[in-house]
Amino acid sequence: MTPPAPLELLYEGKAKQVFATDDPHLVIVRYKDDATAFNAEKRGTVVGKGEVNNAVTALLYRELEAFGVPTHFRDLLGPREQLVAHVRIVPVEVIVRNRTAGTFAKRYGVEEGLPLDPKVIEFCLKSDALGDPPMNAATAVALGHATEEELEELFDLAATVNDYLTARFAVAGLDLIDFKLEFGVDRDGRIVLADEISPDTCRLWDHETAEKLDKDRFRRDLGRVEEAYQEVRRRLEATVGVPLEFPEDDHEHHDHEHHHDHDEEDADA
Ligand code: AIR
Ligand code: ASP
Repeated sequence: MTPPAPLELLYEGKAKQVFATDDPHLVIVRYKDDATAFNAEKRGTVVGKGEVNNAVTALLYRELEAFGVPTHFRDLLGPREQLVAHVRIVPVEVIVRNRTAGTFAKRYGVEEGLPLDPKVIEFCLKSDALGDPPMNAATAVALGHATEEELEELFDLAATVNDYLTARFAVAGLDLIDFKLEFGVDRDGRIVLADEISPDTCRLWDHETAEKLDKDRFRRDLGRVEEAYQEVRRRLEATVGVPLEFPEDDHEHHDHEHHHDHDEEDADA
């Protein structure tokens, strides 16, 4: 038996590697333990983070697909690896904020944890070199980063994902404060959710104590970083299948139907 040839590394980011497969429409994402914050000014390692983020992302992506959100996710392959469609990543990051925190609280000079009504959805340019600057829709269109229609779809999908995740984290005893999403365009030109959803990309506070159980523990040197990531995974896995409660006025989002009964492509998370 010949050992399998090493996979070709297509791309390496701060927290993940992307490898080619035999199928040009599929790639493998491998989650690392490396952690960076503040535009990579702060670097470190969070032991076990790659495994937690891979598992949490796979769990949530499967559930989001079932909820009607099209995603790049195909299969969980190993403790750190998942198979995803090969997509072109839209260079527009979408941030959803349910409560004030992070750069939003700093930018507007408000304390953290204030409820936002309406919920705030922001676009940022995906650019490490520029530190992901906030960008309004006109700027994104004028600079050619996305079309008007694409932005509308990102906005609607982000709202739907927020409805689901807010309810899903609630049954795990976690308040979803804010999070970041990325999207890709598949080979049929469809917009699908891509990248990860994990304690690296969501702010999650314990519902009872408001303890931070996310990357802010690393960013702000709060200690017990590994434990926080493991706790989020444990709570999500312990609540699989628990019925979710959605607020009445959110119903419009649940009618979204995103068909994708074709086969597809991959992403460069
Ligand atoms: N985020 C933004 N860029 C990278 C990430 N992970 C996430 C943060 C936070 C939300 O987007 O993890 O959940 C808002 O981040 P900030 O720094 O703008 O307050
Ligand atoms: N600026 C983001 C953060 O603080 C992303 C990063 O730099 O890794 O998490």
